[in-house]
Amino acid sequence: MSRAFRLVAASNRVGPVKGAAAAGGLAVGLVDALRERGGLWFGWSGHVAARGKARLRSEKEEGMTLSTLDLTQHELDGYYNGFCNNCLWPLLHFRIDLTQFERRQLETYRRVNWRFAQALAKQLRPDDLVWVHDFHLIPLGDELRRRGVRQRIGFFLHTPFPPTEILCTLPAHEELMRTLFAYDLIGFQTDEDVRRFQEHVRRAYGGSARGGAVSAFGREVRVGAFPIGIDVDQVHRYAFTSPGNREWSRMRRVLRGRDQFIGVDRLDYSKGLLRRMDAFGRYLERHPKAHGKVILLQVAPVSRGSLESYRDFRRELEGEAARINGRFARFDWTPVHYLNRALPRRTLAGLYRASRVGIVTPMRDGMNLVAKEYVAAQDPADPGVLVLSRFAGAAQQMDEALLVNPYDGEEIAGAMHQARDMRLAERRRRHEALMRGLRDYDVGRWRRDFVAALAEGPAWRRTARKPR
Ligand code: ADQ
Repeated sequence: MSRAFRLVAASNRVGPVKGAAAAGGLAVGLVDALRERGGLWFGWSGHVAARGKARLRSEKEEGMTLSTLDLTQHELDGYYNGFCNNCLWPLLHFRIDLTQFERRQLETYRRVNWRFAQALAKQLRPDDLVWVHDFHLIPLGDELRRRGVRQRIGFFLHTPFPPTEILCTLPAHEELMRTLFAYDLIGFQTDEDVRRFQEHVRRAYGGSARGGAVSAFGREVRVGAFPIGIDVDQVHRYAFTSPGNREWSRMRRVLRGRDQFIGVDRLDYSKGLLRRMDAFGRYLERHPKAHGKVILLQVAPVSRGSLESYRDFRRELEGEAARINGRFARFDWTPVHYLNRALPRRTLAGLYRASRVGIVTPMRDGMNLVAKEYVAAQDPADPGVLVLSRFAGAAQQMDEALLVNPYDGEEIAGAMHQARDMRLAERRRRHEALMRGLRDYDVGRWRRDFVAALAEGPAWRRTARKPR
């Protein structure tokens, strides 16, 4: 990179720093980048404070600064539980039926972003590069600009970007999308997301898109696809060294020669858990010979448990698992094993390795890191097979998985059968190709590409054209 800068990351939650590898996902990618550059990480502290008592904390950890702000209960309800999780999350995952828009919640969301910007702007230096993460903080860049911040600011959307017809159902879509034009660079997970964003701007706001630049509201912003990856060697190491290795051999003993299908997901309706369960039932129905020989291990920790839509969904899923077990179980075999909690990542890696088939069938997903982790944890000499939803961003990079339509229980059941039956030579060929892809686009490349694009493009300026 041409010039020295400090990297500043902003995300809804900050950290962990020490256990970043254990936490996975975003933390792995960011911590290394921030450590390298003595960066600053800013966001919500995770604490709720009484009105007037909300504190801004700042601490140093491993060469970086963590700066966090408390929220009040009212803010948490309107911003996080409300607008973020009850409105934007379902909308971005194409679920208009679950999207609940309340103008007051949008106002709280704007207000929290305003408070974040106020706290962050004071901490910025002239040589900073600011990287804002995800749908919780869409207006943060705009709020920073209003405070006179002229440094480069980039935004990365971890979820899918929906089609314009869906986005336009959000009463405040224009108000929200307009704020995206305060950024220098907007990163999406896939080319499809970029395309949908360009089309939305063209059709809904009369904007234009040329190559990697999109113009509307009197501003031009650069856009690009930056598919997030994983730390491939680390996941592999976790699976093959203790405690992951120990968990693998314990699991093998427990399985006693049975084949395990594994699903690992936050308990979220976007992850396709119900249909997957149903598909497993269909598989068992069609393949009586598999009875007693196959189990489905579903690991699904509770997520956003205070929201009603999530509680209902959990009840339904437990009902579906019980239905399959009730129908097929024998005294010496329970087909569905359901763990309702988070596991240490090392344990998870051991369980992936012990599983003949990885079942990743979200109805819609920005990327899906579980698909990548499952592949990285396999033994290259005797690898398992990945069954992957076409509607996960990961499917655009992972052709060699068995790609399925997650709405089609029959197709998933067929892929389960094909995966379990697959010969070693084919499993190895597919696994090798998948691993090449994972290494090409690992988490290091994701952040390097994004940060380089942000640092190297033209700096922020207002275009001459009058805003519409
Ligand atoms: P998520 O929706 O959380 O992330 P995903 O990409 O699958 O989805 O990442 C989940 C992470 O949590 C993985 O690293 C996984 O190992 C871990 N995890 C899941 N279940 C677990 C369990 N039971 N115990 C321990 N760890 C568990 C959002 C977007 C995705 C996008 C990521 C990253 O929704 O589409 O891929 O951000 O950008």
